[in-house]
Amino acid sequence: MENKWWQKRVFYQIYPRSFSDSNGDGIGDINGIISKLDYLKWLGIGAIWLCPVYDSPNEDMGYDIRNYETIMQEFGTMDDFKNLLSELHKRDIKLVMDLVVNHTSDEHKWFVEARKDPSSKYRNYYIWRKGKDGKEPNNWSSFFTPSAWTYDKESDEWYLHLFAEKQPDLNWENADMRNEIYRMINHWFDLGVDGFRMDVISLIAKAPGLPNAKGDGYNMAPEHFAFQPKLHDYLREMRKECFDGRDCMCVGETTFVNTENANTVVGDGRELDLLFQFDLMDIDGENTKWNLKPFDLKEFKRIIDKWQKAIKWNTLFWSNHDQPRVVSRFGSTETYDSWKTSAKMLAVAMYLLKGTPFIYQGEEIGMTNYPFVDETQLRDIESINLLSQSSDRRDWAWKGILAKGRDNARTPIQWDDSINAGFSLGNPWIEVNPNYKNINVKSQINDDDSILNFYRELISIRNNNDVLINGDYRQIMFDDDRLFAYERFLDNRKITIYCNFSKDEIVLDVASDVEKIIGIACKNKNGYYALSPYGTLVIKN
Ligand code: ISL
Ligand code: CA
Repeated sequence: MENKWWQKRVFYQIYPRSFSDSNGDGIGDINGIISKLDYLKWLGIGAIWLCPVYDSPNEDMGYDIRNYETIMQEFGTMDDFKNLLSELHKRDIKLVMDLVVNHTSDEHKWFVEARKDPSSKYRNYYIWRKGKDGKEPNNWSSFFTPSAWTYDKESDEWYLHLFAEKQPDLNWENADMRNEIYRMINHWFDLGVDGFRMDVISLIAKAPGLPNAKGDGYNMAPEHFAFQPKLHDYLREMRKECFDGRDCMCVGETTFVNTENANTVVGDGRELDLLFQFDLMDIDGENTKWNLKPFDLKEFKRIIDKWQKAIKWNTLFWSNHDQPRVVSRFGSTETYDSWKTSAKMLAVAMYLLKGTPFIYQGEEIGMTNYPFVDETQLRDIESINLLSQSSDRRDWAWKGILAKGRDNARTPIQWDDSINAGFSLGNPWIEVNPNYKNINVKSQINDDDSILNFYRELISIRNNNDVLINGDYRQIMFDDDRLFAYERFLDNRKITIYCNFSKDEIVLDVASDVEKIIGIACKNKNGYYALSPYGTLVIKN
């Protein structure tokens, strides 16, 4: 089977602000990334997803772009960027950029013109409507604010924003706007980038007439802005104008995707190559992410099974810059042992599935959630807005933020045990996790038994094994509520993976003389393999 490059490589997601600061201003930057490329190569990484590095006022940490074609000053210059690209390619590492085209910043020159002059051609690059009876044009709520509309006094019209007020949605019905976006994408391709991760791409088309959502008050209206028929026209056009004929990859952040509509975007290869789905990320929330509910392994197993069967090629991830730290969330940080063992087990559970792994920075050393104690430590607009909108239930909101707040995954990478964990000599823009003296790259790199060295081994096993790349998937022991187990098979070769998600010891029905590829917290008990709490076993059979 002929694989595409993005099927054979392990991705690593970089959140530049928190990766490495080269000049002591407390903010991670491009030169900081360059200084760590040998580390990523050593780890076995084959491609990077780089979160936005474009000029931005940082209302939403770069997801509010002011200029698509310049680099954020705090991160460096265009020359630094070109240097990064060439240093990556020198090491045979691909670069996938973030593409945020559902919205811009309200400081983008298009929106500045649009707001200033309703007769300007840029007015129609955005979505403006007259109000209804002095109120919003419809009842949609946004991800970050109660209403998705903001009133503009000068023109007596409202503009739509599915995210923050400072993130006005682009009007994809406007062909001039679309062409400007395509030109911009091609410009980055011409510089040599290898692909894009497309932010909330499933939301770019809105239902004609912008109908009300069901229910009273403000409501999320995915039925009117996610996976609309026009989405496919836009994606096909974009593919034709920008992606066709290039050896590149586009992965969509397809918010509100499900197993029924997934193949409408990745099915025939004419829209997206890959997609991110969030069923797993919703597993510990009831209706909203902030209503915490316990992790249910059986539900996890159903979700994995459903997606492995639904589409040809999955993305495999546990976390990203919008999610808490995986070991805090789905593993155990109770003791040193359970932290270390469960972090390794989770890696095996996810990254030996069929698909392309995306490791989020810091995950490879088992970084944990941050023990926030007060709101001045928060930086994320989502958490800050939640608190200010929840004055009647502050404790509930705070509990939610501790468990799920996006800042948990945005604290600086812990490189060593020196000041600020070696991230910066200045004052970091967000606090460093106080556990950095115990959890850092330097202490793990020379420790054979560390999470870091395990990730390196796992990546290398995966990179070099055809069964793990192309083999079919089949889940086994489906009804077991402590074990997650699956097989990968190709021709007459088979690999079986067992992961103990529980605190119990589990004796497996596998003789201990079977050849093992990986065994963590796994011993021989009366001639059978036995998994200690959070243990994992991978065998060739
Ligand atoms: O973070 C989320 C839940 O807490 C998600 O709902 C998130 O808002 C959604 O997945 C879209 O995320 C992307 O677009 C946002 C940006 O804030 C996120 O960082 C980005 O990943 C708006 O551009
Ligand atoms: Ca810096």
